[in-house]
Parts: sequence; structure tokens; C-alpha cells
Amino acid sequence: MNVSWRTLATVLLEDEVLDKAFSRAKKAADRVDDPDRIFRVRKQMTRMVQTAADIIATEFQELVSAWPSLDQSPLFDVAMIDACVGCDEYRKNLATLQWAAGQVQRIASQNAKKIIRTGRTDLMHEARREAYGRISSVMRQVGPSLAWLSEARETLKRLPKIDPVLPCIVVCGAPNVGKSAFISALSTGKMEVNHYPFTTKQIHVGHFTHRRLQYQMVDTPGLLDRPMEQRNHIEMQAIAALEHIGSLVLFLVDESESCGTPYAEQLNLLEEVKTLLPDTELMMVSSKADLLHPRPAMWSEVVEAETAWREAGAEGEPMLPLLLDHADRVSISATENIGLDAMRLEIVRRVKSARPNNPMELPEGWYRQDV
Ligand SMILES: Nc1nc2c(ncn2[C@@H]2O[C@H](COP(=O)(O)OP(=O)(O)OP(=O)(O)O)[C@@H](O)[C@H]2O)c(=O)[nH]1
Ligand SMILES: [Mg+2]
Repeated sequence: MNVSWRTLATVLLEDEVLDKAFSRAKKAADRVDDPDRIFRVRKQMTRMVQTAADIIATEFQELVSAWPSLDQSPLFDVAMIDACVGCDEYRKNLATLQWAAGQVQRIASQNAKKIIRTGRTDLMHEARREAYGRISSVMRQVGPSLAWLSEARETLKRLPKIDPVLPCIVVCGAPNVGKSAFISALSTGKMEVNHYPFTTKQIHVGHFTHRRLQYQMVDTPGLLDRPMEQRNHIEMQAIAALEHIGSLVLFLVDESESCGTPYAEQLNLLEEVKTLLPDTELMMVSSKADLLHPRPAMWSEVVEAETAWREAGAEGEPMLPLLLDHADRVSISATENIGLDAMRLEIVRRVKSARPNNPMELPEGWYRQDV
């Protein structure tokens, strides 16, 4: 299961939970109707105590079961949770709510017994007041956990949504080399915009589908585009998390240097990325081919092959010629839409060879019944 933080309900804070519980309890008591005064008060007081506890316990139990359990989450999600908010705190605060749910129920049943056993209405009121006091004191203890979870939800909502079962292409390179433009040009449909909570930059997640298998592409602005010594611990953890989802790393270089980073420096970064993600296949891609002087010799050959393939319905997996530049590097132009179809097919081939027995993929001409 993929974490979907956006669908989690808002976390109510201490006072909000108490207000909700006590006002529902009051309404429940107001509905009690009994001509006998003692019976009426007894019913009112037990209803109040039990309703207040039920509202709180349900609130907390629903929250605890809606939030992903770390033991059952994909490694990428766990690593991201750890990087963004900390797994220990995450576990501890959910456990606190679980404890509080049990605690308020216990208080309610103890005090309901007191109410039922007495015939004196003043003692009934007294037992109700005592229950409210004890419940309020439990709530004061969980206040910090609720505040923490509320903030964690806001933080985690900004994370990119990635399905760990599907191939994922991690796109990196120095700032401004054209990562976002590349993902956008390769994507069909709308690109999602998200954030890593610790960078201010927008990250883009794009998708394309090939033979019914969806390929995800993620941007890494501010994550892999700076020298090691400028990164903090949290970013390093986020980078480590990429290792769990990346089927392929594409490293974009901008030889035109219109990005502002000298080419030699971009190559240093490339070496660093290789050491950061040692187990993921890496492919270097030269961006902004339209800015190269002279243009790659194969320019028109690639334009013709890609146009013909698209006009024929973009079927199958032909070996479209990749746009190679003067140094035989695979290149693309996102703005001119050149080399992108060939690139997409190359990605498919590389992902396939990296995960040879992909259960999600069917042979050509086969169709899944359930889609
Ligand atoms: N000529 C040309 N310009 C391009 C191409 N791709 C991107 N650019 C331009 O390069 C600039 C940076 O592109 P982005 O896609 O934002 O680069 P980025 O790597 O995502 O940048 P950050 O997210 O800031 O690291 C923009 O002004 C783009 O228009 C291309 O293929 N050709
Ligand atoms: Mg970008």
C-alpha cells in the first residue's frame, strides 16, 4: 500500500477533542427523558461519561488505524517518514493515542459504576465531575502528541506520491539543467507538483505508460544537485530513500552551460551521485541539444524516425535511433521535442533489463483481464 497522506483527516488538537466530546455528551444527556428524578439523573450522568469517553476513544482509534503502520510500509515511505518527522517519534505519538483511548474508556466504566450504585443524585453528579476531571487530565497528557501528529501530517502531505511497485526513474543533475522540463516533456497527462519538506523547491512527478505498465519519473531539485558538504543529515536520508525506489537514475548534463554550472563541475556531481546511489543503474543524458553548436549530426534522422513512429501510432518497441551528440552522449531537447521518444523507449529497455522478471508486465499482444 502506498501512503496517501492527503487523504488523512485533520488531526484535532487537545481542546478541539475535548470540546467535541463534552458537547456531544451534553446533547446526549439532554435527550434523556424520565419522569423519575433519580432515574433521570442517573441516566444523564452515565450517558455523559460514556459518550465523552466514546467520542475520544473513537477519534483516537480511527486516527491510529488510518495512519500507516511502519511495519507494513514500503522502505521508501519508512525512509521518508524517518527523514521528515522521525520514525521513533511517529511510533511513540501514535502509541500515546492508543493508550489514551483505553484510559478514557476505563475511567468511564469505573465512574459509570459509581453512578449506577448510588441512589443519591449529588453523588451521581460528583462521579460525573470526577470522570470529566480525569478525562481532561489524560487529554492534557496527549496534547503534545496531537500537536506533533498534526504537524507531521502537514509535512508528510508535501511528499511526492510514489508507488513502490512501479518502475521509478530518478532524474537528477545540477540546478537548471532542465530536469523539470525533461520530466514534463516525457509525461503524458498532468504532472504532479510536490515538495520534499526540507527544500523550498517544487519537485515534479511525471508518468508515462508503456504496454500498460506505468513508469514514474521523479525530480530531485535541491537533493542531488549540491556538493555533499552542503547537505544536512535529513537530506542524506532522503537520498538514501531514493535507492529504494529508483529503477534507473538519469543524470542530466547541460553542456551549453546555460544552466550556470560549469560542465566540469557537473561531472564532479555525477561522480558524487554514483557514490550516493551505488546500486541503481545510472545513465547520463545531455540536455538542451538545441543549444549545441553545431547541432548533433543525427538531428534530422532522429526527427524523421520519431515522427514516422508517432504517425504510425507509437506502437511496439522499435530501436528508434537515439540522438547522439559529438561525443556520442545520448542527448535530448525538451523544448524542441527531439530525442524524447527514443529516450522513452531506452528507459523501458533499461528498466526491463534491471528487473528482468517483472510480474506487472505482459508479453506483447497480451492483455490483462482486470483492467
Ligand atoms: N533551449 C532549451 N532550454 C531548455 C531545455 N530544457 C530546459 N530548458 C530551459 O532551462 C531552464 C531550466 O529548466 P528546468 O526544467 O526548470 O531545470 P531544472 O533542472 O528543473 O531546474 P531546478 O529545478 O531549478 O534545478 C528553463 O529556462 C528551461 O526553459 C531545452 O531542451 N532547450
Ligand atoms: Mg526543476
